[in-house]
Amino acid sequence: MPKVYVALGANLENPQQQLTQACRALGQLADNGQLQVSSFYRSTPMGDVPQPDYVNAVACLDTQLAPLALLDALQQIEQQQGRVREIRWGPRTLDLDLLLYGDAVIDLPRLRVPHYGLTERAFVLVPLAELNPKLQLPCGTLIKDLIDDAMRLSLQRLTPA
Ligand code: A4P
Ligand code: MG
Repeated sequence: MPKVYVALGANLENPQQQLTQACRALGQLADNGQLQVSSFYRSTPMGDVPQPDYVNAVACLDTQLAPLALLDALQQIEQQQGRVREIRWGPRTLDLDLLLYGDAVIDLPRLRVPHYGLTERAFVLVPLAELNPKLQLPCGTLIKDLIDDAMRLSLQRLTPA
């Protein structure tokens, strides 16, 4: 059964609580009900849209859901938590991105895996490496080799609430 990694991000309406609630919902998609979750990290917003800081994390689960069924489930969780799609890269109550689906490489109009931003985003790479220091991309690159000191310094690790 594939191990999948999902990025969580929020910067509106109590972001830490949004992530905690999303983790409960993600746990229900896991085949064995087990979900591994990284620390939560505060990060400055990427992009040019003025908006509050984000709270980001990554979760890992085993699931029998096929990739598009999993994407549907992730989008349903976003909707349940009041996500309104307005501005690209704008503020949101919850964003769930499918980062990795086992070793699969997927290139569909609705779904690209590995997620296109994965290799450049500190708020994705650092929590991924925290969950699994040996994790590799399908091409064989080690996630931890993509992280530099500036990336680590750009994030503030939040203590569990
Ligand atoms: N889609 C394709 N591949 C995937 C995938 N692997 N996972 C499609 C999820 N969705 C995928 O996404 C747009 C469409 O991408 C979906 O309908 C899906 O079919 P969206 O969530 O509706 O739109 P978005 O999130 O506004 O756009 P995008 O490009 O996904 O934005 P990002 O890359 O998620 O960036 N700054 C900080 N510090 N932390 C953040 O988390 N996030 C964003 C959003 C901006 N700045 C940030 C953060
Ligand atoms: Mg997204």
